[in-house]
Amino acid sequence: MIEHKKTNLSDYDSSQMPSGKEYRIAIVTAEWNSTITGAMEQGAYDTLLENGVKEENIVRVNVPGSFELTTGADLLLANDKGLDAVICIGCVIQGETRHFDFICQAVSQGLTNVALKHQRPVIFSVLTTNDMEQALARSGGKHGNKGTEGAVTALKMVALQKQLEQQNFAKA
Ligand code: DLZ
Repeated sequence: MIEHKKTNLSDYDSSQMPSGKEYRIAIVTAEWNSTITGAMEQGAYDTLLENGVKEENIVRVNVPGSFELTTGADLLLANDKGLDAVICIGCVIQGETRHFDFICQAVSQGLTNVALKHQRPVIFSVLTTNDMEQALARSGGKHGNKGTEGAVTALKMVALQKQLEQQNFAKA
């Protein structure tokens, strides 16, 4: 039975998780607001290890800002054909100008395009907050850690991808 109540994947049920022991997953992290993105990256990394992904199968790279997450994910998938998914971690905080809107729009659309181009899950773990307080609450504070949630999402999406590939293969 599918549980629809949950909105916070940080409190995931480990017994319901797929094993990541055969998966290869990348984490690309933006350096802007690095206190926040570093905590999210750690959450994602720990969650992948906890769910069986081997250390040598976790690829970690940094990009300067969230805007570059799209290119980072694209380069990873183009150059590492064994990758099953990419988790993209960033934190965009509202400022006085419209920069926020342009970055958020570009990254969300850009990551969608990369996922469809490579037919691999590309996970949007990008905080788009009004202030630092909201970002802290979502990177290990009272609203969980969105990096952890990105890793949970990646594992579930890779499992789905492999299940569908298997079914397709079985029919052929
Ligand atoms: C320029 C900029 C600004 C103003 N704010 C953020 C932010 O809050 N979070 C973030 O990840 N990056 C920010 N950047 C940097 C852009 O993402 C990008 O690195 C630059 O515009 C260069 O392409």
